[in-house]
Amino acid sequence: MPIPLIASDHHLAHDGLIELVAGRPVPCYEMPQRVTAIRDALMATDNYALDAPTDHGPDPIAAVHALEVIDLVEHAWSDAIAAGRDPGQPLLPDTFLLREYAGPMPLERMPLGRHDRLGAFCFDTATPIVAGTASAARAAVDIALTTLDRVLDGAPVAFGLCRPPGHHAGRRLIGGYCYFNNAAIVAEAVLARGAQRVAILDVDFHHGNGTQQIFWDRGDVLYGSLHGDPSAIYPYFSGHASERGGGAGEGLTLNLPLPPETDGDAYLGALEEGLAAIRAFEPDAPVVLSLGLDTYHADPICNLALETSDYARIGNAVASLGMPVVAILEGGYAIEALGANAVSFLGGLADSTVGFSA
Ligand code: Q9C
Ligand code: ZN
Repeated sequence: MPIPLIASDHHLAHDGLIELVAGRPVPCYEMPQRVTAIRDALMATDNYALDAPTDHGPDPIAAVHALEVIDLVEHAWSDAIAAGRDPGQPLLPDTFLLREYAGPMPLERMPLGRHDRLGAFCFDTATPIVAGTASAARAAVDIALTTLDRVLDGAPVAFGLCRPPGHHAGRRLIGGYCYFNNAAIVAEAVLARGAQRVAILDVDFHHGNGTQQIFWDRGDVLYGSLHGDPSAIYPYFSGHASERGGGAGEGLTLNLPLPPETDGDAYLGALEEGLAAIRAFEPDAPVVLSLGLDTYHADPICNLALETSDYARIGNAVASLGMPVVAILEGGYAIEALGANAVSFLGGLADSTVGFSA
Protein backbone atom coordinates (compact mmCIF):
# COMPACT_ATOMS: atom_id res chain seq x y z
CA MET A 1 0.00 0.00 0.00
CA PRO A 2 1.39 3.42 -0.93
CA ILE A 3 1.89 5.90 1.90
CA PRO A 4 -0.49 8.88 1.72
CA LEU A 5 1.48 12.08 1.13
CA ILE A 6 -0.65 15.17 1.64
CA ALA A 7 0.56 18.39 0.03
CA SER A 8 -0.65 21.54 -1.66
CA ASP A 9 0.89 24.48 -3.47
CA HIS A 10 -0.75 27.06 -1.21
CA HIS A 11 2.50 27.51 0.65
CA LEU A 12 4.31 28.80 -2.45
CA ALA A 13 3.03 32.35 -1.86
CA HIS A 14 4.49 32.33 1.66
CA ASP A 15 7.75 33.44 0.07
CA GLY A 16 10.18 36.28 -0.28
CA LEU A 17 10.69 36.16 3.42
CA ILE A 18 13.40 37.85 5.39
CA GLU A 19 14.46 36.99 8.93
CA LEU A 20 16.74 38.92 11.20
CA VAL A 21 19.73 36.98 12.41
CA ALA A 22 21.58 38.96 15.05
CA GLY A 23 19.85 42.07 13.76
CA ARG A 24 20.79 41.56 10.10
CA PRO A 25 18.22 40.76 7.42
CA VAL A 26 18.92 37.46 5.64
CA PRO A 27 16.79 35.36 3.27
CA CYS A 28 14.57 33.17 5.43
CA TYR A 29 15.89 29.61 5.78
CA GLU A 30 12.30 28.45 5.85
CA MET A 31 11.68 28.59 2.07
CA PRO A 32 9.24 26.99 -0.40
CA GLN A 33 11.89 24.74 -1.99
CA ARG A 34 11.99 22.72 1.25
CA VAL A 35 8.63 21.17 0.58
CA THR A 36 9.07 20.87 -3.16
CA ALA A 37 12.33 18.98 -2.66
CA ILE A 38 10.77 16.53 -0.20
CA ARG A 39 7.68 15.96 -2.33
CA ASP A 40 9.70 15.30 -5.50
CA ALA A 41 12.09 12.90 -3.77
CA LEU A 42 9.30 10.89 -2.16
CA MET A 43 7.27 10.72 -5.37
CA ALA A 44 10.32 9.53 -7.30
CA THR A 45 10.25 6.34 -5.20
CA ASP A 46 6.76 5.22 -6.33
CA ASN A 47 5.88 4.37 -2.71
CA TYR A 48 3.67 7.38 -2.06
CA ALA A 49 0.18 8.46 -3.10
CA LEU A 50 0.10 12.23 -3.45
CA ASP A 51 -3.16 13.84 -2.40
CA ALA A 52 -4.52 17.34 -1.84
CA PRO A 53 -5.86 18.44 1.55
CA THR A 54 -9.57 18.88 2.16
CA ASP A 55 -11.00 21.98 3.84
CA HIS A 56 -11.55 21.36 7.57
CA GLY A 57 -12.79 24.89 8.33
CA PRO A 58 -11.67 27.25 11.10
CA ASP A 59 -12.95 25.33 14.16
CA PRO A 60 -9.96 22.97 14.63
CA ILE A 61 -7.65 26.00 14.65
CA ALA A 62 -9.84 27.79 17.20
CA ALA A 63 -9.75 24.66 19.38
CA VAL A 64 -6.02 25.30 19.91
CA HIS A 65 -5.35 29.00 19.29
CA ALA A 66 -6.84 32.16 20.82
CA LEU A 67 -9.06 34.13 18.47
CA GLU A 68 -6.84 37.20 18.83
CA VAL A 69 -3.79 35.46 17.35
CA ILE A 70 -5.84 33.84 14.57
CA ASP A 71 -7.17 37.32 13.78
CA LEU A 72 -3.61 38.67 13.75
CA VAL A 73 -2.34 36.02 11.34
CA GLU A 74 -5.35 36.60 9.07
CA HIS A 75 -5.24 40.40 9.01
CA ALA A 76 -1.77 41.70 9.89
CA TRP A 77 -0.78 41.93 6.23
CA SER A 78 -3.91 43.70 4.96
CA ASP A 79 -3.82 46.13 7.89
CA ALA A 80 -0.18 46.91 7.11
CA ILE A 81 -0.96 47.54 3.45
CA ALA A 82 -3.93 49.73 4.44
CA ALA A 83 -1.55 51.69 6.66
CA GLY A 84 0.73 52.31 3.69
CA ARG A 85 3.50 49.80 4.38
CA ASP A 86 5.69 48.63 1.50
CA PRO A 87 4.11 45.49 -0.03
CA GLY A 88 7.60 44.37 -1.07
CA GLN A 89 8.78 43.96 2.51
CA PRO A 90 7.74 41.19 4.90
CA LEU A 91 6.32 42.23 8.25
CA LEU A 92 8.37 41.58 11.35
CA PRO A 93 7.68 42.81 14.87
CA ASP A 94 9.32 46.09 15.82
CA THR A 95 8.37 45.79 19.48
CA PHE A 96 8.09 42.96 22.01
CA LEU A 97 5.46 43.17 24.71
CA LEU A 98 7.44 41.57 27.50
CA ARG A 99 6.13 41.03 31.03
CA GLU A 100 8.62 43.70 32.06
CA TYR A 101 6.91 46.31 29.88
CA ALA A 102 3.69 46.15 31.90
CA GLY A 103 5.22 45.60 35.34
CA PRO A 104 2.33 46.48 37.69
CA MET A 105 0.40 48.41 35.02
CA PRO A 106 -2.93 46.96 33.88
CA LEU A 107 -2.38 47.53 30.18
CA GLU A 108 -5.45 46.41 28.32
CA ARG A 109 -5.63 47.98 24.89
CA MET A 110 -4.06 46.75 21.70
CA PRO A 111 -2.98 49.03 18.88
CA LEU A 112 -5.65 49.33 16.18
CA GLY A 113 -3.71 47.80 13.27
CA ARG A 114 -3.12 44.07 13.53
CA HIS A 115 0.40 44.60 12.11
CA ASP A 116 1.19 46.82 15.09
CA ARG A 117 0.15 44.02 17.45
CA LEU A 118 2.91 41.68 16.29
CA GLY A 119 5.02 42.53 19.29
CA ALA A 120 2.30 41.17 21.57
CA PHE A 121 2.02 37.81 19.81
CA CYS A 122 5.41 37.04 18.26
CA PHE A 123 8.47 36.02 20.26
CA ASP A 124 11.25 36.39 17.70
CA THR A 125 12.43 38.05 14.48
CA ALA A 126 12.27 34.89 12.35
CA THR A 127 8.53 34.79 11.72
CA PRO A 128 7.74 37.24 8.91
CA ILE A 129 4.32 37.77 7.39
CA VAL A 130 3.66 38.42 3.68
CA ALA A 131 0.52 38.43 1.55
CA GLY A 132 0.47 34.63 1.21
CA THR A 133 1.20 33.77 4.84
CA ALA A 134 -2.33 33.38 6.20
CA SER A 135 -3.55 31.14 3.37
CA ALA A 136 -0.38 29.04 3.61
CA ALA A 137 -0.82 28.65 7.37
CA ARG A 138 -4.47 27.64 6.92
CA ALA A 139 -3.52 25.17 4.16
CA ALA A 140 -0.85 23.65 6.40
CA VAL A 141 -3.53 22.96 9.02
CA ASP A 142 -5.77 21.36 6.39
CA ILE A 143 -2.83 19.22 5.26
CA ALA A 144 -2.21 18.10 8.84
CA LEU A 145 -5.89 17.27 9.43
CA THR A 146 -6.17 15.44 6.11
CA THR A 147 -3.09 13.43 7.07
CA LEU A 148 -4.90 12.47 10.28
CA ASP A 149 -7.98 11.51 8.23
CA ARG A 150 -5.92 9.08 6.15
CA VAL A 151 -4.55 7.38 9.26
CA LEU A 152 -7.96 7.19 10.91
CA ASP A 153 -9.17 5.63 7.65
CA GLY A 154 -6.61 2.86 8.10
CA ALA A 155 -3.26 3.96 6.70
CA PRO A 156 -0.54 2.87 9.18
CA VAL A 157 1.52 5.96 8.26
CA ALA A 158 0.71 9.18 6.43
CA PHE A 159 2.89 12.25 5.93
CA GLY A 160 1.66 15.83 5.77
CA LEU A 161 3.97 18.26 3.98
CA CYS A 162 3.00 21.17 6.17
CA ARG A 163 4.56 24.54 5.43
CA PRO A 164 4.78 26.79 7.35
CA PRO A 165 5.75 24.50 10.25
CA GLY A 166 3.95 24.68 13.59
CA HIS A 167 5.63 23.46 16.77
CA HIS A 168 6.88 26.86 18.01
CA ALA A 169 3.37 28.37 17.84
CA GLY A 170 1.65 28.58 21.24
CA ARG A 171 -1.96 29.19 22.17
CA ARG A 172 -1.64 32.93 21.53
CA LEU A 173 1.86 33.07 20.14
CA ILE A 174 3.64 32.85 16.80
CA GLY A 175 7.39 32.39 16.35
CA GLY A 176 10.14 30.19 14.93
CA TYR A 177 8.66 30.26 11.40
CA CYS A 178 5.38 28.97 12.90
CA TYR A 179 1.87 30.52 12.90
CA PHE A 180 -0.59 27.70 13.62
CA ASN A 181 0.54 24.61 15.49
CA ASN A 182 -0.28 21.88 12.97
CA ALA A 183 0.68 18.96 15.23
CA ALA A 184 -1.19 20.36 18.25
CA ILE A 185 -4.27 20.88 16.09
CA VAL A 186 -4.08 17.24 14.98
CA ALA A 187 -3.75 16.07 18.59
CA GLU A 188 -6.73 18.15 19.66
CA ALA A 189 -8.76 16.93 16.67
CA VAL A 190 -8.11 13.27 17.45
CA LEU A 191 -9.29 13.84 21.03
CA ALA A 192 -12.39 15.60 19.70
CA ARG A 193 -13.10 12.45 17.71
CA GLY A 194 -13.21 10.39 20.88
CA ALA A 195 -9.66 9.40 21.78
CA GLN A 196 -8.67 9.56 25.46
CA ARG A 197 -4.87 9.79 25.23
CA VAL A 198 -2.66 11.03 22.40
CA ALA A 199 1.13 11.21 22.29
CA ILE A 200 3.11 13.79 20.34
CA LEU A 201 6.71 12.88 19.57
CA ASP A 202 8.79 15.84 18.41
CA VAL A 203 12.06 15.00 16.63
CA ASP A 204 12.70 18.45 15.17
CA PHE A 205 16.10 19.82 16.21
CA HIS A 206 14.45 22.65 18.14
CA HIS A 207 12.34 22.40 21.26
CA GLY A 208 8.64 22.66 20.39
CA ASN A 209 7.91 25.33 22.93
CA GLY A 210 4.48 26.00 21.47
CA THR A 211 3.33 22.39 21.66
CA GLN A 212 4.70 22.07 25.18
CA GLN A 213 2.89 25.22 26.28
CA ILE A 214 -0.43 24.21 24.73
CA PHE A 215 -0.52 20.83 26.47
CA TRP A 216 1.53 21.67 29.60
CA ASP A 217 -1.24 20.98 32.10
CA ARG A 218 -3.20 18.45 30.12
CA GLY A 219 -3.61 14.88 31.30
CA ASP A 220 -4.73 13.63 27.89
CA VAL A 221 -1.67 14.61 25.82
CA LEU A 222 1.89 13.39 26.27
CA TYR A 223 4.54 15.64 24.71
CA GLY A 224 8.01 14.17 24.25
CA SER A 225 10.79 16.06 22.48
CA LEU A 226 14.43 15.48 21.52
CA HIS A 227 16.25 18.69 20.71
CA GLY A 228 19.38 20.78 20.97
CA ASP A 229 20.07 21.86 24.56
CA PRO A 230 18.29 25.18 25.12
CA SER A 231 21.18 26.34 27.29
CA ALA A 232 22.70 27.52 24.02
CA ILE A 233 20.13 26.69 21.35
CA TYR A 234 16.99 28.43 20.08
CA PRO A 235 14.33 28.87 21.47
CA TYR A 236 16.57 29.21 24.56
CA PHE A 237 13.84 29.63 27.19
CA SER A 238 12.31 26.16 27.28
CA GLY A 239 13.13 22.53 26.66
CA HIS A 240 15.15 21.63 29.75
CA ALA A 241 14.74 18.15 31.20
CA SER A 242 13.44 19.71 34.42
CA GLU A 243 10.28 20.89 32.60
CA ARG A 244 7.88 17.98 33.12
CA GLY A 245 4.40 19.48 32.85
CA GLY A 246 2.06 20.74 35.54
CA GLY A 247 -1.32 20.01 37.11
CA ALA A 248 -3.07 17.13 35.38
CA GLY A 249 -0.14 17.14 32.92
CA GLU A 250 2.51 16.58 35.57
CA GLY A 251 5.01 14.07 34.18
CA LEU A 252 3.46 14.18 30.69
CA THR A 253 6.04 16.58 29.26
CA LEU A 254 9.34 14.85 28.53
CA ASN A 255 12.32 16.89 27.34
CA LEU A 256 15.46 15.16 26.12
CA PRO A 257 18.04 17.88 25.38
CA LEU A 258 21.02 16.74 23.31
CA PRO A 259 24.59 18.05 23.17
CA PRO A 260 26.14 19.44 19.97
CA GLU A 261 27.36 16.81 17.48
CA THR A 262 25.07 14.10 18.85
CA ASP A 263 25.31 11.22 16.35
CA GLY A 264 22.87 8.52 15.30
CA ASP A 265 23.74 6.04 18.05
CA ALA A 266 23.40 8.61 20.83
CA TYR A 267 20.23 9.96 19.27
CA LEU A 268 18.66 6.50 19.15
CA GLY A 269 19.59 5.99 22.80
CA ALA A 270 17.71 9.12 23.82
CA LEU A 271 14.84 8.25 21.52
CA GLU A 272 14.34 4.96 23.38
CA GLU A 273 13.53 6.96 26.50
CA GLY A 274 10.90 8.92 24.59
CA LEU A 275 9.42 5.78 23.10
CA ALA A 276 9.28 4.10 26.52
CA ALA A 277 7.32 7.07 27.86
CA ILE A 278 4.87 6.79 24.98
CA ARG A 279 4.38 3.05 25.55
CA ALA A 280 3.79 3.65 29.27
CA PHE A 281 1.20 6.34 28.45
CA GLU A 282 -0.77 3.79 26.39
CA PRO A 283 -2.19 6.14 23.75
CA ASP A 284 -5.48 5.05 22.17
CA ALA A 285 -4.88 7.26 19.12
CA PRO A 286 -2.28 7.52 16.37
CA VAL A 287 1.07 8.97 17.42
CA VAL A 288 1.52 12.52 16.17
CA LEU A 289 5.10 12.88 14.93
CA SER A 290 6.53 16.40 14.64
CA LEU A 291 9.03 15.48 11.97
CA GLY A 292 11.85 17.98 11.61
CA LEU A 293 14.86 17.07 9.49
CA ASP A 294 17.08 19.79 10.92
CA THR A 295 18.97 17.22 13.02
CA TYR A 296 21.03 16.53 9.89
CA HIS A 297 24.79 17.12 10.21
CA ALA A 298 24.83 19.65 7.37
CA ASP A 299 21.77 21.63 8.40
CA PRO A 300 22.79 25.29 8.08
CA ILE A 301 21.25 26.45 11.39
CA CYS A 302 21.61 23.40 13.65
CA ASN A 303 24.41 21.38 15.24
CA LEU A 304 23.57 17.69 15.55
CA ALA A 305 25.38 15.08 13.44
CA LEU A 306 22.81 12.72 11.96
CA GLU A 307 23.47 11.04 8.61
CA THR A 308 20.92 10.15 5.97
CA SER A 309 21.03 6.47 6.97
CA ASP A 310 20.28 7.38 10.61
CA TYR A 311 16.81 8.59 9.65
CA ALA A 312 15.80 5.09 8.55
CA ARG A 313 16.89 3.79 11.96
CA ILE A 314 14.91 6.51 13.72
CA GLY A 315 11.87 5.81 11.57
CA ASN A 316 12.22 2.11 12.39
CA ALA A 317 12.46 2.83 16.11
CA VAL A 318 9.27 4.92 15.98
CA ALA A 319 7.55 2.15 14.03
CA SER A 320 8.52 -0.30 16.80
CA LEU A 321 5.78 1.34 18.87
CA GLY A 322 3.39 -0.65 16.70
CA MET A 323 1.08 2.36 16.54
CA PRO A 324 -0.17 4.28 13.50
CA VAL A 325 1.75 7.49 12.87
CA VAL A 326 0.55 10.88 11.65
CA ALA A 327 3.80 12.50 10.49
CA ILE A 328 3.75 16.29 10.23
CA LEU A 329 6.64 18.21 8.67
CA GLU A 330 8.35 20.74 10.94
CA GLY A 331 11.84 22.12 10.19
CA GLY A 332 14.84 21.06 8.09
CA TYR A 333 16.89 23.51 6.07
CA ALA A 334 19.61 21.59 4.22
CA ILE A 335 17.60 21.77 0.99
CA GLU A 336 19.92 19.50 -1.00
CA ALA A 337 19.59 16.67 1.53
CA LEU A 338 15.95 17.02 2.63
CA GLY A 339 14.62 14.69 -0.05
CA ALA A 340 17.00 11.83 0.71
CA ASN A 341 16.50 12.26 4.45
CA ALA A 342 12.71 12.18 4.12
CA VAL A 343 12.91 9.07 1.91
CA SER A 344 15.13 7.45 4.53
CA PHE A 345 12.93 8.38 7.52
CA LEU A 346 9.59 7.49 5.98
CA GLY A 347 11.06 4.32 4.50
CA GLY A 348 12.19 3.19 7.95
CA LEU A 349 8.86 4.15 9.46
CA ALA A 350 6.81 2.30 6.85
CA ASP A 351 9.00 -0.82 6.56
CA SER A 352 8.45 -1.91 10.11
CA THR A 353 4.81 -0.90 10.06
CA VAL A 354 4.27 -3.26 7.16
CA GLY A 355 5.91 -5.93 9.28
CA PHE A 356 3.42 -5.26 12.09
CA SER A 357 0.31 -5.47 9.97
CA ALA A 358 1.50 -8.62 8.17
N1 Q9C B 1 20.62 31.88 16.01
C1 Q9C B 1 11.83 25.29 13.05
O1 Q9C B 1 12.74 24.52 12.84
N2 Q9C B 1 16.24 31.05 14.10
N3 Q9C B 1 12.04 26.55 13.48
C2 Q9C B 1 17.14 30.71 15.13
C3 Q9C B 1 19.38 31.11 16.10
C4 Q9C B 1 14.89 30.52 14.20
C5 Q9C B 1 13.36 27.04 13.72
C6 Q9C B 1 18.41 31.51 15.02
C7 Q9C B 1 14.83 29.02 14.07
C8 Q9C B 1 13.41 28.51 14.01
C9 Q9C B 1 10.41 24.88 12.80
ZN1 ZN C 1 13.59 23.08 13.96
